[in-house]
Amino acid sequence: MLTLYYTPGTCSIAPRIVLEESGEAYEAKRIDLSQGEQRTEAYRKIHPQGRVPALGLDGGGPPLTENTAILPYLGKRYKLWPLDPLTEARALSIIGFFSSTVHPAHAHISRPERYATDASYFPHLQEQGRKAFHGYLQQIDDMLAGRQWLSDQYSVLDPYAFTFYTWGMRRELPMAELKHYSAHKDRMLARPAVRRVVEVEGIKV
Ligand SMILES: N[C@@H](CCC(=O)N[C@@H](CS)C(=O)NCC(=O)O)C(=O)O
Repeated sequence: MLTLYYTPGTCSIAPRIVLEESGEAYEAKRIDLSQGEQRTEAYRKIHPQGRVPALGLDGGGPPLTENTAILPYLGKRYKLWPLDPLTEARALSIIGFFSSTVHPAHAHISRPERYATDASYFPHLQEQGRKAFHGYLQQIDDMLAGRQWLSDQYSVLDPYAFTFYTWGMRRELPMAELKHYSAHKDRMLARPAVRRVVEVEGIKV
């Protein structure tokens, strides 16, 4: 059985939704970030960088880390990933953008201590992060114009985009202005797997 190491409301929302979509039994192990559990020696054996998500594999071996690997792996396993090479490349491009650009912009708000040791810089870093994050959410809104899903059909990209929508809500950004993205969020919420994760993790959306 697969094991998902997760923390409610974090970027582990995306693989959790995919696992819920699959209908396959999996184990969900909660990691308490607020208590620093991610930095314990035991957890560093699962995820050397001390982050969630991590995916423990049914065939054994080191757990998979990084959404850029976990999501395509789950997507191929559950047919939520494009087969055509160019469509796949476009999906990888979006996952790369999400993981290396959108997520770190948000980390400037939630983890300013990663980017400066002098706490007097934190408000500035957080403000810049907030502006950048909002700008990237607007780009995701543009990407969704005239389409139901980010790829040619529902795929692992959509739960990843949904995760950032919930973070925009949490940061009280004007999400309702993002019409295509808000319609995407509504389509996501129409899916029972998504609603289960939202409910069990207490996500505000
Ligand atoms: N690039 C990683 C980012 C993982 C990440 O930063 N996760 C955050 C939660 S959203 C975390 O575990 N933070 C704990 C910490 O920074 O101590 C991925 O996409 O899997």
